[in-house]
Amino acid sequence: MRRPPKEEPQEELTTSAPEDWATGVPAVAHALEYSLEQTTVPRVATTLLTMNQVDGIDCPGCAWADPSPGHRHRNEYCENGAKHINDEATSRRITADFFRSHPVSDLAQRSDLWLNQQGRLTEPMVKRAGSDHYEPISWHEAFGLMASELTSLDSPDEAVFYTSGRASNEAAFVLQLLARVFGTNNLPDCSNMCHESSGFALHETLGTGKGTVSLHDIHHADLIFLVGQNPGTNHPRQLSALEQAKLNGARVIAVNTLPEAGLLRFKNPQKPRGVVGRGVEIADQFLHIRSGGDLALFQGLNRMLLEEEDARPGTVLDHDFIRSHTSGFEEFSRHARTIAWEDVLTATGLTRQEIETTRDEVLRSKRVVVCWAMGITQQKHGVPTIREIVNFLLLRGNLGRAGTGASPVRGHSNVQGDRTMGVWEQMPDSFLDALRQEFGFEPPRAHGLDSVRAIRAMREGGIKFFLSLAGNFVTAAPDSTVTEEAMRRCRLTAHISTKLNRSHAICGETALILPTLGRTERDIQTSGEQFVTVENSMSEVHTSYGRLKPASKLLLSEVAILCRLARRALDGKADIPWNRFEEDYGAIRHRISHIIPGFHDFNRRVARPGGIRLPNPVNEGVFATATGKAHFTRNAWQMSRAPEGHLVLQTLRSHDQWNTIPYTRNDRYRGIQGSRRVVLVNPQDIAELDLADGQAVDLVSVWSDDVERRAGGFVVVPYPTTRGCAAAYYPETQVLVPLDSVADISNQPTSKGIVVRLEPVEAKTGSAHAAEDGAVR
Ligand SMILES: Nc1nc2c(c(=O)[nH]1)N[C@H]1C(S)=C(S)[C@@H](COP(=O)(O)OP(=O)(O)OC[C@H]3O[C@@H](n4cnc5c(=O)[nH]c(N)nc54)[C@H](O)[C@@H]3O)O[C@H]1N2
Ligand SMILES: Nc1nc2c(c(=O)[nH]1)N[C@H]1C(S)=C(S)[C@@H](COP(=O)(O)OP(=O)(O)OC[C@H]3O[C@@H](n4cnc5c(=O)[nH]c(N)nc54)[C@H](O)[C@@H]3O)O[C@H]1N2
Ligand code: SF4
Ligand SMILES: [Mo]
Repeated sequence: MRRPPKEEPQEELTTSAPEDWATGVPAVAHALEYSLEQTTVPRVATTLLTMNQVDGIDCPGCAWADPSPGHRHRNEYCENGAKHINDEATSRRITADFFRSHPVSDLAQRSDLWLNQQGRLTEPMVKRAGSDHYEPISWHEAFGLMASELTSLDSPDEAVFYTSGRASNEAAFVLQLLARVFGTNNLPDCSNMCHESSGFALHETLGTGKGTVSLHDIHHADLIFLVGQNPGTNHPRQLSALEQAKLNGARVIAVNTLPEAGLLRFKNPQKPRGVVGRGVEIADQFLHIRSGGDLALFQGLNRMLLEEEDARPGTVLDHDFIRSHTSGFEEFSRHARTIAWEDVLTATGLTRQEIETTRDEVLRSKRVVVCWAMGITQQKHGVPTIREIVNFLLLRGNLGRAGTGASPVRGHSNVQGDRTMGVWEQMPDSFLDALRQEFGFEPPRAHGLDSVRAIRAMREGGIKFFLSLAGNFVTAAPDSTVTEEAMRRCRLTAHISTKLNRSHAICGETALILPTLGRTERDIQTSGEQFVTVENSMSEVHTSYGRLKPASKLLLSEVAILCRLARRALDGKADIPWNRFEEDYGAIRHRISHIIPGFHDFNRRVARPGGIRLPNPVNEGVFATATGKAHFTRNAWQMSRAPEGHLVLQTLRSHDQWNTIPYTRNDRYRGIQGSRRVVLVNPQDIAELDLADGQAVDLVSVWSDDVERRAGGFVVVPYPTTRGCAAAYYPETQVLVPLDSVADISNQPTSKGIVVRLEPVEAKTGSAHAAEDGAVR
C-alpha cells in the first residue's frame, strides 16, 4: 500500500472548473514565478534569452522542433520550457552536510517533489554496503569501485546501463560504446516506456522508426489529427505551429479522453494579439473517445473511406500510390470491411455521425498529418493502433508529400537522438557491423534487456551492476514495489545525475551519486569549451552550448564520467581513444560520422545555424522495408471492458511537473490546486459507483495475479473525462501498473490502461492528505 510521504507540508485541495484555453499572460507569469523561486534574475535572464537560439542552450524540456534560424522569436520558449531550464539552473545546492542529516532511510520516505527541491548535487557521494548514509568519495575512488565491480561480474550481461532522453548525443554514443565493448546490449532507456510502440509500428509498416513530419509540413497541412496527446502542457510550442497551420487554413481534429485546455483554444504569448485577444480555436472537432478506443476509430474511419470509394470509384483512394508504393492492400481492405459498427461504437464511445463528420473532414483534405503521443503508445494495443493510423495515411497517399505524414511527438529533448546513437537493446546488425569496422572489436549480438525485462532480471538476482545516465528509473518504471525490491538486489547502483531523486534512495548495496553538468552549464575540457548535440522530434540535429557557471567545481560532464569509467573498467579491451573523446567532443562526432547514416561531415554540418535535418527515406519515396514497399496491415482487436464497478485509469502528467518530478501540487489548466492525490472521474460514474465529490478513496488495481496493488489517500474530483475512464497523476499511481501489463509487441508498460476500483475510505474526506496516518508512500 502506498500513501503520501509523511513529511510533506499539508496543503488543502481546491478545485475549479478546468480551463478551456492555454497560455497567454498567466503562463508567462507562472514561468517567471517558478524560475525566480529557483534562482537569480541574471541567471534566469541568461537561460531564457539564450534558450533555443542558434548558439544557445537547447531547451531541456520536450523534443518539439524550433522554427528555422531566420524565423525564431526573441523568446523562443514556452512557460514550461522556462520552468524546466530554471529547475536545472537553480541556485539551491545539496552538500555533504545535507546527507549527514538525511540518512538514506529518510530520503526513501520523501517524495520526488521534495528531493528535487533540495537543489543541485555538488560532489560525488557513496553509500557503502551496510551504511545508511551517503558520504563524500573522490572521483578516483568512485571510478575504482565501479571498475572493480564490473570486472568481477561472472558475465557482462550482469550489468545494465539505463539512459534517459535528456542525455546528449555525445554522451549517449559513449555510453553505448562502453556497454558494448564491455560485452552487453543491456541498454534499457526511457524510450522503452515512451514511444517504443511507435518505433515498432512505424518500422514494420514504413521501414523507419522515426516520424516523417517537419514543422513546414505542420504549417502546410489541411488537416491535423492530435491523438492521445496534451500539447498545451507537454509540447506547448506545438500550439504555435498549430496556430500557424490554422492561419493557413488547416482544420484540426483532437481525439482524447479529456477535453485538454490546449486542444480547445490557444492564446500565443509571443504575439501581442495573443495576450489581449481571444486566441485561436485549435480543434474544429473534438472526439471524446473511450480509453483504448483509437484502433477502432481509425479502423472505422478506414472502412468508411473504402465504402466511399465503392460509391464514387476513383475519387477517394490514391490508387497510384497504393499500387506503386504499398503492399497488403487487398488483405487489409477485406478485413476492414468485416468490422462490426456496433463494436466500433462501443469501443470508441462515439456516435456514427461523429465518425462520419471526421470522414468528411478527411475527404475535403489533400494533406493530412497525424500526431500522437502517450495516449496511444501506452495502451495494450498501441502497436496495432499506430499501424492502423499508417493504413489511414496510406489510403490517400498522405506520406512523403509536403503537408502530410506521421508524427509521433517525442517526449524528452534528446530521446530520439539517444536512439540514433545506438542506445537500444536491439540495435540492428548494420549498426553493430559499423561499430566493429570503426573500432575493431566484436560487439555482442544477442539482444539485451529493455526496461521491463531488466526489472525482471534484477528481481531474480541476475543483475549486479546498474548504471544510469540521467533519469529516475525507480520512479519512472512500473510496479513500484517490485521495481524497488529489484533495485535493492543489485550490488552496485550508480547514477549520473544533476538532481536528487528517488533512485538515489532506493538503491543497491553500494550506491554512487555521480553529479554532472547540466545542459545549461559551460563545459570546459582540455581542448577548450565544448558543445553537445541533440536531435528533436523532427530529426533535426543541432548544437547546445552551456552558458552558466557550473553548480560546483566538482562536477564532471557526462562524457567525462563515462570516458573515465571506460578507461578504468575496460583497459585494453579495445583500441578506443577515451582520453581524446573526453578532451574534445569533436573527436566523438568524428567517429559518429563514420558509423551512423546521415551524419557524414558531422562536425562541419552541425555547426551551421539550424544544424542538420536527417533524411527520412519515406520523404524520398523510399520504404526501407524488406519488400521496399509500405505495408498495409490487418489489425484484429478484442473488445476489452473494465468489469462492473471498475474504471480504466490513465496515469498522466500535470502542467507542473517534468516526468517523475512534480514542481508543485497544482495543475492549473485542469483546475486542481494543492494536491496531486486526486482521481478525475466522470460525474455520472461518480453517481453510479455511489461515490461523492471530494470523497477519500484508495485506488486498487486489478490484474491477473493475486498481488494487491493499492495507492492510498486519493480524493475523487468530478471531471469531464469519458465515461468509464478515470485519470490520476504519474508517478503517484505508478504502484498500480503491473510489471507484466505491457503493450503487445513493443513490451511498453500500459500506463494509460489500468483497470482499477475506487475503495471509499471511511469518514476521511476533503483533503488529499487527510488519509495520512504516518505510513510511507
Ligand atoms: N510539462 C511537461 N512536458 C512534458 C513532459 C512532462 O512531464 N511535463 N514529459 C515529456 C515526455 S517524456 C513525454 S513522453 C511527453 C508526453 O506527452 P503526452 O503524451 O501529451 O503526455 P500525458 O500527460 O501522458 O498525456 C497523454 C494524453 O493522452 C490522453 N489519453 C489517455 N488515454 C487515451 C486514449 O486511450 N485515447 C486517446 N485518444 N487519448 C488518450 C490523455 O487524456 C492525455 O491528454 O511530454 C513531454 N513533455
Ligand atoms: N505510470 C507512468 N509511468 C511512466 C509514464 C507515464 O505516463 N505513466 N511515462 C513514461 C515516460 S514517457 C518516460 S519518458 C519516463 C521518464 O523516465 P526518466 O527519463 O527516467 O525520468 P525523468 O523524470 O525525466 O528523470 C529526471 C531525473 O533526470 C536527471 N537529470 C535531469 N537532467 C539531467 C541531465 O542533464 N543530465 C543527467 N545526467 N541527469 C539529468 C535528474 O537527476 C532528474 O531527477 O517515465 C515513464 N513512466
Ligand atoms: S515546447 Fe518543449 S522544447 Fe519548446 S520551449 Fe516548451 S518545453 Fe522547451
Ligand atoms: Mo517520454
